[in-house]
Amino acid sequence: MKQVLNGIFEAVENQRPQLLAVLIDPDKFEEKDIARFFKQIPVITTHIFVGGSTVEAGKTEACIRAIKNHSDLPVIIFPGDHSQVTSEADALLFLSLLSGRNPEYLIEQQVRSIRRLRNMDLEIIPTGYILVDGGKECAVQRVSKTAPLCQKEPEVIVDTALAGQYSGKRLIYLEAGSGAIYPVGPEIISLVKNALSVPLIVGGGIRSKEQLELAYEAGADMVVIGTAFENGNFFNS
Ligand code: 1GP
Repeated sequence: MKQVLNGIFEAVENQRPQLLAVLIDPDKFEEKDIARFFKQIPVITTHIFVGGSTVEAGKTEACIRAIKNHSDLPVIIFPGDHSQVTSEADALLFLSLLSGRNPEYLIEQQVRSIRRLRNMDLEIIPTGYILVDGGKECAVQRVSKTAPLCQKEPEVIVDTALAGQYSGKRLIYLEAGSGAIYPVGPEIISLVKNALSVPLIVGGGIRSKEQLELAYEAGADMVVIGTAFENGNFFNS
């Protein structure tokens, strides 16, 4: 059943719960650690994202199968490229990197995913993906060979997000990059949120409850956290 996006829209319309996605990179994932991993993530977690900039073949499937044995949370693929598409998940963020001007990540990877996708019963969620500067070069930047948008130019970020919405994206994702030195600022989140009528996802560099709360207060509908849980130090920061 295609219900992941509906669930997100319902939560946003009812203004709760605020959504928290924990990101698991299959390349760093060890099945033996999964029980411990699920014990340390917050009870408010609503979704599991699975993906990485580059992932070895077969690892995404194995990772999702292991997650499904431990949790009933919806699993959403957050792919670095078309090879990470698998029917083991509940849904796929069908990403276009709107902040960049590299056709490979605007349309080429998407076209290459179709032969497998059209034979899968996987919920597909058109998502505008916007990389903003998080203070250091991140994997998305390196792999996509595109520059992030500057946080000092919020109007460009807002225009990019709206261009995504007007092109039919159902979600907009503001990304400061995994392990960012600083996350997307609250002013940017709030400007983008006020302009959009589709849900807003924010991720990259969020390591503490304070930063999480700040992102929610600014208007993020869903926050994505990866590194802080990988390192097991979210509650200590
Ligand atoms: C998801 O890439 C982020 O948008 C995850 O970032 O690893 O810094 O939490 P962190």
